[in-house]
Amino acid sequence: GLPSGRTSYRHLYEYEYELKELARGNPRLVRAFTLPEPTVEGRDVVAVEIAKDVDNAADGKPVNLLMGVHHAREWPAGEHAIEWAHELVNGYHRDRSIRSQVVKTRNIVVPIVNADGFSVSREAEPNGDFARFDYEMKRKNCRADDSPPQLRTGVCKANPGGRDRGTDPNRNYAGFWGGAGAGLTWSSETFRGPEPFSEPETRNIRSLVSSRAVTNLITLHTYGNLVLRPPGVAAVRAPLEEPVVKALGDRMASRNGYDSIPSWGLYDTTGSTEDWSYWATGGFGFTFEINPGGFHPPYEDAVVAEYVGAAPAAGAGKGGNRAAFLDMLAN
Ligand code: 0X9
Ligand code: ZN
Repeated sequence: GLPSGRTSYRHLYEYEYELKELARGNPRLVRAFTLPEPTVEGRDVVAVEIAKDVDNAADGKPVNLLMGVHHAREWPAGEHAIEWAHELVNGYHRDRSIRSQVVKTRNIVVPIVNADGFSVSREAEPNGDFARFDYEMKRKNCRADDSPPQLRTGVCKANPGGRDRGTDPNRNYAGFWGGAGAGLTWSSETFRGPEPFSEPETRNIRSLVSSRAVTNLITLHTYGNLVLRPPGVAAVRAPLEEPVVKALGDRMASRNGYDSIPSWGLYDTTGSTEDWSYWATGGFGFTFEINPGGFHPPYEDAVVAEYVGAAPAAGAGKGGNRAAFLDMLAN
């Protein structure tokens, strides 16, 4: 089973509560904190940092960052991130090898970057007043200020006909912003936003990554069983491909059984998380696409098997993401 023993998808309030409880129960090891900006609907974005003597942030150790749910409907991304936090805390107390890795590193986990979007998707009632695809399959954040009147409904949902209110947080970072693979209009599912870092979600991550000298980040998405590395756009691939980034991606992929490819090999994107962070800060950055298929398949497959790596389900990773995340600590 999972480090937390969980058997079903968490709600947003459960993420917050659990992160704070983890800190309360382990005050020298875990610090819970809220990222600087609330979301457009006023929600907090909660994170934890896990390190020996966690409050001594200037100890110069490598800083790893694991993030989930830039995209609202990609629930397993949040689950794998929070399970990793539990894994490190449990391991610190009970497992010599995990403990020795935790002692050497600092580890930040932000399970739900897009708290507004996730809340809409997770709280959707499939058989209630709201059609499934209007809410449950939402992707973007809840920005509406500059959108055309027909999208300024006051309700943050994925509108019928595929129109989803908001900006795509994974097109809003400054790296190659506004180029190929990003939508220019509010109705696009990959809308880049009015300008780079126009959104609280991306500004929160910018401020975290810039202030903390993050050595390596992984941003979790669903789906495809892929370890993606920058660059995200074919037009710039040749001069910017780095053997060391490929080597790190390949090594993590050898642990979870995913395919390791450059992200432009999936399709062009600009303004994505690691296409900003890698060139802006020099820290390594990867996208994991969890699960062979589906944005939030049944928990047992998408979270338990895919994290632990125990189930021989078709497409499930060899070692599970647990093993790949552990590999990041060994860098
Ligand atoms: O399109 C995306 O943002 C990601 N796929 S998803 O189905 N989760 O929406 C892939 C992004 C890959 N590109 C980069 N990471 N640059
Ligand atoms: Zn995604």
